[in-house]
Amino acid sequence: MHNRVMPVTRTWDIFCTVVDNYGDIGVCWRLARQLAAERELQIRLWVDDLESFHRICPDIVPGLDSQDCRGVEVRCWREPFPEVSPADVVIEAFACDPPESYVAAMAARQPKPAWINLEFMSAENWVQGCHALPSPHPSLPLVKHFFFPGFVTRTGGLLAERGLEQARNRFQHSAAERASFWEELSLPAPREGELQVSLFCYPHDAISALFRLWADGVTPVRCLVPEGVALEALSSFFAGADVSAGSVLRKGRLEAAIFPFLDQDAFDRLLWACDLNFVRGEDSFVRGQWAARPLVWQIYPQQDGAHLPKLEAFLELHCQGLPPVVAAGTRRFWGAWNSGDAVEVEAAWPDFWECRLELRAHALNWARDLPKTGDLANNLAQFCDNLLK
Ligand code: TRH
Repeated sequence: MHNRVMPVTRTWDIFCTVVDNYGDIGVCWRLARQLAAERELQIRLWVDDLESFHRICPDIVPGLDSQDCRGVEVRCWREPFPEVSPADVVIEAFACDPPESYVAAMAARQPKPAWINLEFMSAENWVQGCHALPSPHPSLPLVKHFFFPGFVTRTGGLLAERGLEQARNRFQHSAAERASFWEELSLPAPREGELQVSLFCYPHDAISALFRLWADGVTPVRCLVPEGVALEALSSFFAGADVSAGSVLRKGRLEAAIFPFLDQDAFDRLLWACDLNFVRGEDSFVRGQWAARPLVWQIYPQQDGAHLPKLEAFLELHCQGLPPVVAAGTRRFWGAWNSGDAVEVEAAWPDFWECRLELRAHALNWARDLPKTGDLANNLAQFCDNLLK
């Protein structure tokens, strides 16, 4: 008789604090459900703001201490923190510091958990030098490792679940799938020759300039705006009109359709369905790249301008190999959009959009080349397995 050794299911705790907006939970939720679906891990996700979570995943019930969703145990993270056994792998997202009592329990555990600080994504060169570095705890027998998402080898890669490319290709080649998506949004299918643009951005002064350009332009534009985004610009441009979900506002050649927040999967389909996507922060930016459509990134602004080298580093990488005129048009428009300078946005738009065919081809090539880095969730799982050996 042989003794069959059953593989041990590893347990993971992922800690997420929602600092603002949706990026923190957006990244953690994607990571958690991919790990649960693809790696057969037991994932427990601790989140301190279930209301924000509910907006990007309507199945989440904000009042519950504990609930299961998509194979993930979702726990409300509040004080006093319950006494729980630490998992084999502990992920703190964006240096959010797990509770003290939990860290003390990690130090007492044998074997010690693999402890990871999942960092912000960046295309800057220093990331390759810092990715996977250990950081010993100042007083406890614990070591934390930094894990950096990134675009090149020697980084952790980007989040991308199995089958993403196939699902996107299917959608982009299937009129029936797209038609049912527009129905889901309660919107008519795009009209012949009408440009579809999604707009997910932080408030700034240049949004109205873009609306004006599109309203006065020759091409009809339908701008798809999630409820609550670009509020001031919408109400001032459309003179105090109702800007809640379900409203469709028109001026000149521009139609702005405001829709309720979508769950993450439907948000992906929106990006796949549009000709141009304005994205922001971190997660929508990554999904915008996987959508293989031209995009404009508004980076999360930091007071000391620390975000600007990060924007530049990405542009440097992204524009490599582009014809100089396309690279220049992209750099100028992205720069203008991030500066919020209305005059510059207006001036930069025509050259940028003139290159739309090249940009579309480039977006497809870019999305094809990205997987060379491997996907973040599987890279992270492999890294933790090695730490635990
Ligand atoms: O919301 P963001 O601006 O998030 C952030 C935060 O500001 C965070 O503090 C900062 O650390 C980070 O950016 C860099 O943008 P982001 O990252 O794109 O996250 C938005 C999430 O919301 C993403 O997961 C997609 C999701 N989403 C939906 O699921 N449905 C929707 O309708 C929309 C508009 C977004």
